[in-house]
Amino acid sequence: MNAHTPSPDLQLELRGDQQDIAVIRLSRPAKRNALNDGLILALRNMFETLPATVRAAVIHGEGAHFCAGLDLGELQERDAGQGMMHSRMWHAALECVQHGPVPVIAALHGAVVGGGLELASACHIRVADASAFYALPEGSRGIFVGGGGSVRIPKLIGVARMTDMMLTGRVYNAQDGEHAGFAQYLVPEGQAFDKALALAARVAQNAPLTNYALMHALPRIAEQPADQGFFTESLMAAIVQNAPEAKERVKAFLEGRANKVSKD
Ligand code: 1HE
Repeated sequence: MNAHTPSPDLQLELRGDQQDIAVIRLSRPAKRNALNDGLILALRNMFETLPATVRAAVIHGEGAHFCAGLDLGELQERDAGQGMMHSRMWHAALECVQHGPVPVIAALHGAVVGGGLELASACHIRVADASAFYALPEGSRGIFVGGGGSVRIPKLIGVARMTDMMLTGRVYNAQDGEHAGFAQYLVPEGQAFDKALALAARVAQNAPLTNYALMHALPRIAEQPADQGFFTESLMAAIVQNAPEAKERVKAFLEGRANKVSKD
């Protein structure tokens, strides 16, 4: 198996007049969309080969749950080196999600657990419906996160909450999860996908270079010491505002042809 192996458990559909929204579906509902090696490699391949028309992506899960995490059926005995390589395979795939070509919006419902939460945390926006719940069962399965969770999840909810989840098996429901920081949007049950799609359509209208800066520069700047961050920001600001599209958008506003900011 290699990074170019397609998986029947991962579907891609292009939407929008310009085919600018990629809808990516985890399609293994009988196993609650548990992520086996084939799915992880297919995910990586999909983000590496998205059509050039795509400007934003939505990822969601078929059936009653977003994702049950690592496919525990594949968790064989590995020696330390093999275990590390397996974790690195997940890192490579989720790196393609986080630092790929377009912003990714996760539509969450049901179980968002273990590696499923690691996948969700690699996305840029998380929309949860009222059925969503979040857990890190690794703690009780005698294992540890291996899909980048210890780096990305504390950025959403803090180290203390993640430590508690893994030590005690705590499960957050959708509402508490939103307050904790797992999701930026909480919608009624059954509406996460439509909301994610609407957000994706909005994101796809942005200048691509602005979206690129948000995905690639912002997280790095946020990790830099302030002095370096300010400097990097100035470089990114100069590059983005110099694009012809930025000049046209600002001109459109000044000539009354663009939307005002509105709270409605
Ligand atoms: C699975 C998996 C899985 C379900 N690997 N097969 N993740 C977990 O520890 C979560 C384990 N799963 C669950 O707690 C529950 O399945 C759910 C809460 C997600 C869903 O419950 P439910 O009642 O809807 O489904 P079910 O009856 O438990 O499962 C249906 C089938 O899916 C069943 O198989 P069947 O052949 O008996 O029908 C389950 O065995 C199977 N299934 N989840 C394999 N995870 C990079 S490191 C990341 C480390 C981790 O992610 S550890 C956390 C793993």
